[in-house]
Amino acid sequence: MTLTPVLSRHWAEPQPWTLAAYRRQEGYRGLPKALRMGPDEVIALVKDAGLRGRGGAGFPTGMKWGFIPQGDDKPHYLVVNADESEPGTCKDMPLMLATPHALIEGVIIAAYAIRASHAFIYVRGEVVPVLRRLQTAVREAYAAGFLGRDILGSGFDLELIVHAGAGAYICGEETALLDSLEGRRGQPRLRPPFPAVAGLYACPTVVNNVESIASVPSILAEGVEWFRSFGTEKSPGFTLYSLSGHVTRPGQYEAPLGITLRELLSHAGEVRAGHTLKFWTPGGSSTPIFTAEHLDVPLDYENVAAHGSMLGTKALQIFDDTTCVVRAVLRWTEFYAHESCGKCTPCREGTYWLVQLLERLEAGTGTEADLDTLTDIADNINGKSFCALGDGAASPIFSSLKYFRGEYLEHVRLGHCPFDPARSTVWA
Ligand code: L3W
Ligand code: SF4
Repeated sequence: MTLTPVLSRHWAEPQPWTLAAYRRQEGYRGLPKALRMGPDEVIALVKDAGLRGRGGAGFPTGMKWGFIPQGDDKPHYLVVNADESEPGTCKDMPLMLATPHALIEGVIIAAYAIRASHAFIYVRGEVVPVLRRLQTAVREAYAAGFLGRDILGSGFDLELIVHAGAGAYICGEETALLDSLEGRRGQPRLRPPFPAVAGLYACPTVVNNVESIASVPSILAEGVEWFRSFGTEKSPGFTLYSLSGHVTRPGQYEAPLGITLRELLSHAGEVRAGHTLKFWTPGGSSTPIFTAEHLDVPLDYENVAAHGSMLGTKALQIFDDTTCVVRAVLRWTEFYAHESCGKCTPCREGTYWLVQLLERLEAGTGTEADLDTLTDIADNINGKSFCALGDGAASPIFSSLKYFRGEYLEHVRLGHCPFDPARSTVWA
């Protein structure tokens, strides 16, 4: 399968982030079309296209928009989740840096469809270049009449606010994001009610990922048939896969849903020379790991799930034969323990204990019984935590034990890490 750059097709051009460049690239073509349609027609079109959320869950975008109540007297809000921070995920930041107007055009169309007059982009505050790029692009869009009062003479008004988060992974969870946006400490809320019913300031709110919203203008401009000509029946369209780790040319590769890792690696220069693929994540560290036996699994929502994982954010972290799987899982688990918001006990306490056990197992001072304790703790986090962060923390534990139990036991038997560069034959 070949690459199909749509979102990324102008990234390499000179200064593609300016309004002038975006218009030269035929940007802001979908918006006038949307404004000539009724809001419900726009929702129906996005439903027909079958666009699914690109932030991790793959929830149908048009269906989410359709949940916003009609004819109520509360304001509606659109919130873009630009808090990208799932380990390995690096697609929304490059997209906003290169073509911020694709996101802004998508925001205007989505806000029009759900009848919102205020929209927010919640972006990680540490990524200052992205923040500045967005702020500049929003100013340009206001000056050109794409934002503000009576957009393109349609009678539709929209204010767009770029909000900088303070750098917490949990603020990528949609309800924690909304609390943070309201000025509170970012911790998840109980769902239901889902944001579509009671979101920002308890009003109907759509929360969508950057890539999902940036995909909308092209659907309006090119049509449903065109969008469905990419991908599969149930996972239509193109998407950004982030390849990182032991790959010759890491980066963002845009391809139809359903491409395989084997095909993506052929575009990315394969696993680094002289080494073989050992394990990888299909959708970031929160998704169960895969091994070389999964190289030909089509990377769409259904096929990845059928093989016991999740497409997640399509962050393909590649690890070759020099990697200690116990060490990789330890590093991810340290991340989850650090980022746990502390609201619920299984995750707050469990991630701490997982780190303690993994540290000693990796150092070679653990016991075989520790593997059962590891599984027991992960069992007590998985499905028993308040939000998906807990399940995400448990997932690398289960999947690494499923595929690499022998490597954990090898640490116990040797009394040190078999991949320790000072002692290992792997590095010779
Ligand atoms: C109305 C219903 N709305 C579901 C909406 C819901 C949300 C969307 C998906 O987690 C996953 C997670 C991470 N009425 C609804 C409804 N909705 N039922 O649909 O909801 P859900 O619960 O399936 O997923 P989620 O809580 O949004 C997302 C995984 O993505 N992930 C991503 C992590 C990325 C970051 C980051 O970079 N910032 O955190 C990676 O795998 O583990 O499983 O909008 O409201 N009946
Ligand atoms: Fe917070 Fe973790 Fe509980 Fe989520 S699972 S609410 S991050 S403590």
